[in-house]
Amino acid sequence: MKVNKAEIVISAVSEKQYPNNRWPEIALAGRSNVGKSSFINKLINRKNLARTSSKPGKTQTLNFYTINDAFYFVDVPGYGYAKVSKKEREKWGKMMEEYFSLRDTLRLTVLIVDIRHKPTEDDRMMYDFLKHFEIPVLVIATKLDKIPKNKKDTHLKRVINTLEMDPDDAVIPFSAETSEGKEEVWRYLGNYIK
Ligand SMILES: Nc1nc2c(ncn2[C@@H]2O[C@H](COP(=O)(O)OP(=O)(O)OP(=O)(O)O)[C@@H](O)[C@H]2O)c(=O)[nH]1
Ligand SMILES: [Mg+2]
Repeated sequence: MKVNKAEIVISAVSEKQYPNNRWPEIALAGRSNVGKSSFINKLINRKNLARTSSKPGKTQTLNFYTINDAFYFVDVPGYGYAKVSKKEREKWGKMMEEYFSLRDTLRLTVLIVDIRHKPTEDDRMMYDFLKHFEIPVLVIATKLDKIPKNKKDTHLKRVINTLEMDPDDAVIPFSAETSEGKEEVWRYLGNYIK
């Protein structure tokens, strides 16, 4: 897809603030610092529209980006960052539950995991949470540039097995560094934003 226009429209903390023009929506989910914001930037060819950081916990709100005046990407705060207080974690949980349970324009969630590591217990919970709400999931195994080419298949298998993925769900290896996987991702997303 050729992206001509990409803008942030709102950083929301509650449902009242979500855009209400009913464009289809694709959300990102994943561990803090896994590369969610980098994934969005790479897909839309912008260096830093979605703010990234080497420090975890950069994205704290639901950030809605309009793409080509046709659909939204929603950058979601990450989970699994140890230095987060119990109170903040509860706030995060409420925000997620509200978003994923109510948002009827949400067509697909892209769950991002790190291809180098076995998915964490939090990753498994996130995957199960999305299945529970019957939200279509695409798994992205990112940071592909960080592993040797001959390890790719083994690492992908570990992702599929650890998440106990539904055989109907896809996993796409990806790198925001080298753009590998980008075309395949756009082809996949195309089915959900019509
Ligand atoms: N080598 C490599 N580094 C990556 C890749 N994707 C992201 N990174 C790096 O990982 C770090 C975190 O990336 P972000 O995109 O900010 O991660 P995030 O998931 O949005 O993090 P939070 O907003 O904190 O939840 C940054 O230093 C990125 O440059 C990738 O595909 N390859
Ligand atoms: Mg982020």
